[in-house]
Amino acid sequence: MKKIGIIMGSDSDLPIVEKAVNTLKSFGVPYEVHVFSAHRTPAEAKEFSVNARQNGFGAIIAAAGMAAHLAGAIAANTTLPVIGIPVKSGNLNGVDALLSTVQMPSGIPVATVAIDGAVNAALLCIQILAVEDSSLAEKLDAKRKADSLAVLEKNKAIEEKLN
Ligand code: RP5
Repeated sequence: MKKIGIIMGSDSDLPIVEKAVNTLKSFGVPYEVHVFSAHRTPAEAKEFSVNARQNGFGAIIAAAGMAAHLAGAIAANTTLPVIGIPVKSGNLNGVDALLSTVQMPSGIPVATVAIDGAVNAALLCIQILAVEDSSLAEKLDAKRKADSLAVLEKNKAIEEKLN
């Protein structure tokens, strides 16, 4: 199975990135985690991206806060799918990172999830791999079913308590 690359701009992004790691782990999807910054270590970020396909990656998650150009910088150097996570930090609480990540000019796409949306970033990567992997697709179906049952249980409890 292809690996998922998880790149964060700073180790301060780790509390968010861990949610993506845990989601990939729960599906048995292999991954690698690195701290590469688009502005502090641009050469390392570029080297990772340029070589990602030949190094066995199938998609890349890029998490960064503030003027978050990491996902775009990675996407500029690979044609693998890149999922951007805008991280909440600084005075603008992640809105700066959201706009920086989502507003990519035509030609270099970054699929952007919600501010701090690490679980969805991982699920999107799993869905990308599941296009060619039926056992992963079955696991995704099973998770949807389990999530749905959990909500039905909560509904039952609320209805019993309040009606
Ligand atoms: C971004 O700036 C990082 O992704 C992080 O979210 C934010 C703050 O970085 P630190 O100053 O905590 O290293 O580059």
